[in-house]
Amino acid sequence: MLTPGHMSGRWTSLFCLLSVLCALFTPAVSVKEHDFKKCDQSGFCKRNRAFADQAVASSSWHSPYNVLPESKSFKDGQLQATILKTINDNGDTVRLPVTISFLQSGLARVTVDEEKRQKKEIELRHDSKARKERYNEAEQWVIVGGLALDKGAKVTYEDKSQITVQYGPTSNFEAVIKLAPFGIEFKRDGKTQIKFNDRGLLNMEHWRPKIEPPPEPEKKEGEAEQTEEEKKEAEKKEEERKANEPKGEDESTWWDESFGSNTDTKPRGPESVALDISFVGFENVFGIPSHAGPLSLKETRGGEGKYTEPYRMYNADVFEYILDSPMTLYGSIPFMQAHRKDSSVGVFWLNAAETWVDITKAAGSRNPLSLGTSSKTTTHTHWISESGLLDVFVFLGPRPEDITRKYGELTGFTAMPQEFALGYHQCRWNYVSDEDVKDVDRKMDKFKIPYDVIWLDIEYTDEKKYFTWDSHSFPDPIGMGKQLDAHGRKLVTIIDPHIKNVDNYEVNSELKSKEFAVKNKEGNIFEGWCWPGSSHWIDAFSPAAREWWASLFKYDRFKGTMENTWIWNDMNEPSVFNGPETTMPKDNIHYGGWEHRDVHNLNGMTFHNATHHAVESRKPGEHQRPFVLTRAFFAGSQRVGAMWTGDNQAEWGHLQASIPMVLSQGIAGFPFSGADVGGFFGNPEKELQARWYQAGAFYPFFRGHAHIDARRREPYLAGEPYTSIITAALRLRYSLLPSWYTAFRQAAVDGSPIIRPMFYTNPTEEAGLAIDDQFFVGNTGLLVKPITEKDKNSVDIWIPDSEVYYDYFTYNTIPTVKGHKVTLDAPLHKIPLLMQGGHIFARRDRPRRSSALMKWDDYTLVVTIGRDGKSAEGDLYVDDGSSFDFQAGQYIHRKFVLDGAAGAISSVDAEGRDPKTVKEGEWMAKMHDVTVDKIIVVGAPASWSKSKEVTVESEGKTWTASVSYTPAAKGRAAFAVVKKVGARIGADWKLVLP
Ligand code: NBV
Repeated sequence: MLTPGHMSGRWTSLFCLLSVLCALFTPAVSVKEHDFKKCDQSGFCKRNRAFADQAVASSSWHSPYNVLPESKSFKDGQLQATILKTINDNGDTVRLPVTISFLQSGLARVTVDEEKRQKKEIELRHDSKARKERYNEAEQWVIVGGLALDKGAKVTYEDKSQITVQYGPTSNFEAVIKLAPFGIEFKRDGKTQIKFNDRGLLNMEHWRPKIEPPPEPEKKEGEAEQTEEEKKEAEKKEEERKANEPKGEDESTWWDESFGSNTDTKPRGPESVALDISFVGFENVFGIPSHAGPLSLKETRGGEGKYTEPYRMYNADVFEYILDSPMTLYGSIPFMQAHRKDSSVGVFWLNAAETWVDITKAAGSRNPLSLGTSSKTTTHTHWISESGLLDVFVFLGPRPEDITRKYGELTGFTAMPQEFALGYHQCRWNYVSDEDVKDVDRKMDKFKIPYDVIWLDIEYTDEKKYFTWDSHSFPDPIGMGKQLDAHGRKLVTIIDPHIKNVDNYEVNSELKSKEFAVKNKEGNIFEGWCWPGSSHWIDAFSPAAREWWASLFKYDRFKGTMENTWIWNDMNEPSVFNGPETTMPKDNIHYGGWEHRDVHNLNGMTFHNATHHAVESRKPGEHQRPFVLTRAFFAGSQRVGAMWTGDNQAEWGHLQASIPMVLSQGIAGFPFSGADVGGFFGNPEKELQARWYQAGAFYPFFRGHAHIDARRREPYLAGEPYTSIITAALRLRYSLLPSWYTAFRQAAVDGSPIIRPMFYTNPTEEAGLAIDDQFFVGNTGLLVKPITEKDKNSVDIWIPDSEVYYDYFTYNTIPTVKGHKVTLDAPLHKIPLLMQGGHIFARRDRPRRSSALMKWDDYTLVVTIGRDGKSAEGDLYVDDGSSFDFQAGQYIHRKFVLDGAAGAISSVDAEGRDPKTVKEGEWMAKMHDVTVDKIIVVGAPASWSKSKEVTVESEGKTWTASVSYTPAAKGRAAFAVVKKVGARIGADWKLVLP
């Protein structure tokens, strides 16, 4: 059965003709919220919220978790102990080993497990094949470094109630570990930043056998009534049974749990992990993407303008998602950053199971006696995961960039993409034939609209059998690929994780015979429904399955693909049309015997990862950086490719929502992201389409996409003035590609977001901390605020500092005041884009059809003079844009500095490398012909007017270049243009005013 929500309107119409139930099957206009759980429909969330309510309401609440004093030991930067959890009024306990690791990076990691012996004793119900262990392999998928222990960490204080450990690169971090109840206070420079279990919400639901109530004794005919003694004995037993269960707990959700028509057998019963984490003195918290809501996360316990549901992370195919909601979406990153004027801190909750996060804010902290506690607002968070370990990393900052860097060291940095991937991607569901693709390609050329990639959605296949082509519509995929290649363009084809379950399909037969598919709870191959009808799902957790997957992508296997074919992974949450919440049953079994419940949020990443490696190894020696787009993701997915925000709608609200969503991705270490330009569902009005391209030109991932029922909307179809407006946005993107590429390089090296919100760039400006509709691009100083409302001809931009700001297009000096908004005219043809003074950024100004055709073009440098009237600085990173040679030093990284006092602009190696140490390969040698052609100095001081020439010195030679100076007039800043500079981009040079 196809779910009606997923049927295209065309199919629906056909269906409706056949059915009087037409109305029932017409796709709804908004998400079917009831298809997805609310907290009180998710047993463990409901239980933990109730637990929290009970704790918070009671003044005498005692968290039942106490460290066994004699169990603790501290060695080589690691504290180990056993926590005893009191589980009933009899004082019975379970043992929970806790490890607190202090890492060289300055991070602390807290891991709590359940003692193995306990777990072994538990019999799994339903004869489940699930493994009897709390899932402890998330680390293997997510963590790539930064785990070295800080041997210098030391216990500085210890008594019966607490231990203090001093740690961190400059020993200014402290963890105060309280023993009874267990809790931790993390301090920096003596000030409390983060607290664990301060509100007593720590909850590890220990594994327990299901104790069925004793069966009513069957009374046989003629049998005597139970004697008084027998009755008493039975009552005693029942009392004992009850005493063994904690009081007041709602047991109704402990075992089998149903939602809709699906029942989760939960063979291990209740096993959630939960903890309250308080950010002391922090009013703003960010992160935990992906949600369609503001960047600064909202409170979730009701009240005006607040959510009533916790933020949920349970990767799901959410059909037509709603805005301003904590509902889960396609991917999850359980990383949260808290920021205030003088501090940035964060936590990473390493757990791949379904997770909910409640957020509340309160003045001051719960315990006014806590040392160093600020009286300011504190953000309380309550993290709740269904299963697995409690495993949390703590980041103590202090600056936003410290957090992003450390998070990247831990989970990996953005993979440096090929340059084409930063160009424009033209997609729709579907380009219907190879002729259609070639026609779009030709028309883009005819209208001189640059683009790099055209995409094929599921209809290119033979009946949704991936790795095949519909031979009728795509008789000549290689011919199509070659036409694209003529202009350096690429093709992306979709490959989903569901494999059509039919006999005559080799991929399916192999998947089954090799046992590489996910299994159901009985241990048989799981079968569900998706686009192809009955399907199986590859289990990318299995190394052998991944190896097999890679074999499917070889050019001689996936015929019709070639070196310019790349891949799109959709539906990898995974989407299962007839599954609970449109995904896989939680009691399904993966490689290693882990339940799907334990690994759900990792699933998409394992598939994305498998495809990435498959594409990387298509042909020995091919040596190209893979491009694979994913819809589902988790922490670490940034190492593998790009993501997009899923099925949005052609509505202004969705354009608006896309900006905080993409900014949030950057904060959570996965900045290569974008939203479907134009909106996936529906038909955007022309104004919306144009505005969306203007915004999309500033998404790190820039792709136009449309649903199968949406009208065709390639940019050239928009008509005037829209086609020209869209073309201008695209050309702007292309001219700035050198700067985008440089921003990607920085993300790849230190985790900096590619587009940056105000709290990140101006962390001390409190008024800007929650602003999420404007951003800077890399460190170019380009500040953009896309228009996201209909009929808007102006925009108010908030100015974060006292720098000078120029209009990007007119060079007008904008009359700004730090901390205030300035109104900028923005008629339809205009993108509100400012240049902050003090920067130098690179462009390539010659409009061309694709990024590949710009590869050898000369550069333009734009210098924006800062407030001091004389200085500016910037950098440019260039490599061959496709291979891995940059890893062997085959790249150019220049630092440009304007020294106004000396009247000179210079270019030096940004990393201080000695050029002689790099043996130039083919690309570097060819770059000898690429020069700085033009330098535009915006806000040029009068000294630039004195001469018609400047002197250029480079590589032992000196020559002159012409300069023209235009004085300031009517609000426009003075500017100078130096033409035909002629210095090699890769060489040191100096340009001097005579
Ligand atoms: O493959 C079809 C679509 C795709 O175009 C879209 O981008 C994905 O997010 N896909 C979802 C499947 C179903 C859409 C209703």
